[in-house]
Amino acid sequence: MRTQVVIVGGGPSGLLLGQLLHLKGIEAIVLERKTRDYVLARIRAGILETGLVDLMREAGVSERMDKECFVHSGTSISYENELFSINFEKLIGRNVIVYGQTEVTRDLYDARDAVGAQTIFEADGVSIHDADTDAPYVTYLKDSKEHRIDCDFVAGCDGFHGVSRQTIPDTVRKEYEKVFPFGWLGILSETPPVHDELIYANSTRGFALCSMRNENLSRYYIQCDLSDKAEDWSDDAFWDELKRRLPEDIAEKLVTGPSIEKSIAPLRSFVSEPMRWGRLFLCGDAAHIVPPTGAKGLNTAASDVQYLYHALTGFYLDKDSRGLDTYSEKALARVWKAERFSWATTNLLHRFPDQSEFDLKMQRAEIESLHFNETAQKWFAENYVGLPY
Ligand code: RFL
Ligand code: PHB
Repeated sequence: MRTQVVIVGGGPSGLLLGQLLHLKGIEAIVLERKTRDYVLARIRAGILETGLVDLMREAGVSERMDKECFVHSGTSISYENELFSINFEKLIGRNVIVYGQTEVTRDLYDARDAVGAQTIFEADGVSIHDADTDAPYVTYLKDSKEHRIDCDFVAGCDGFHGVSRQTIPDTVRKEYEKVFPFGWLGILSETPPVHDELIYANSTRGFALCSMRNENLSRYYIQCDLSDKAEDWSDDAFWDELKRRLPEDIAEKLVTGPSIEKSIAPLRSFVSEPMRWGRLFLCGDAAHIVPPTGAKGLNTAASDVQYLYHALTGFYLDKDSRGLDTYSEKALARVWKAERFSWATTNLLHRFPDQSEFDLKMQRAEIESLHFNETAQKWFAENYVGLPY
């Protein structure tokens, strides 16, 4: 088999890139290790920056998103019994939308089906060969048979645990990592959201986040120990703990119900440089991870996709390889800014095991500056809604 671009990974990065390329007449095959149902059962991001929204529109997959999303013109932060809002629209004239990653992925799969683009699910043992030559190829096992696809380029969109990053030799690749000493326990429940904005809560008992998917679907998170197991947390214990981390008037309004999903995610900052090796280009979580506090993971994946899409269309349509040559540098410049914001918001809002009283005072002073200082609010707003591509 031969195609122009092999995309390893059928998550949001791979699917969005595939759809954008398809519309420019560039052929791509997506290889996904899992089944479609498995990919669509993962509950992840909820906040989309305008950059991603614009790409979904450009890819022709925004119809349902435009109809069903919630526009959020600000976000709320709480500490003890204080609750304040950072109004993006007033501060910088911009906003974000709430539309789940699951829905983004579903819309992209539907669009792939509609145009007859090829996605190979349950592709095992994907291996990338000769990426440092002009004739790369990818092999994989499907139904116990080995297959080979020759191509011009490989897009490594296979997430943090994928094979693409590992294909880059150790001598070329440098990894930067910070593992946080806690996780997030998240639940999804068919209950109305407690507030019209998201609430990021700093409390003496640890961080909590009140998010949502629609008017009858809420997503809540609490900071938990890394040794905790989701199955050991009953719904009642979760609701109880969440309430104790929110301002009293918010906790009183919280509508609880059975969870329909419950899982723990560890928190990590990670960047692998460079994001290109020969004809292999990394995109999204394959190259970088952020703790979810700044809502930057999917959105940073989208900016990679935008740079790579333009680089590949430049190559195929204008015979110009400058975009490919500058891809890694350009993508990483934005990645590090997202890393910084995610790291800073994580430090601001969580309790750390080794925090001294001095550290706590500093955290409090920083939250108060966000509460009362417009310059600090503007910095937060600009980063939260997304820095320009
Ligand atoms: P994904 O989504 O991990 O998709 C990679 C795909 O590749 C497949 N794969 C392979 N396929 C073939 N061969 C192999 N060897 C393969 N190995 C893996 C996988 O099965 C998968 O389908 O990466 P992608 O596309 O780069 O997308 C990244 C986003 O998923 C991620 O950054 C976000 O979910 C992060 N994130 C958030 N991001 C935001 O922008 N806003 C948010 O509000 C937000 N909230 C979150 C989050 C992530 C969370 N967790 C669970 C880590 C909240 C949470 C709790
Ligand atoms: C979510 O709704 O899942 C969500 C929202 C904002 C974040 C992280 C996760 O910062």
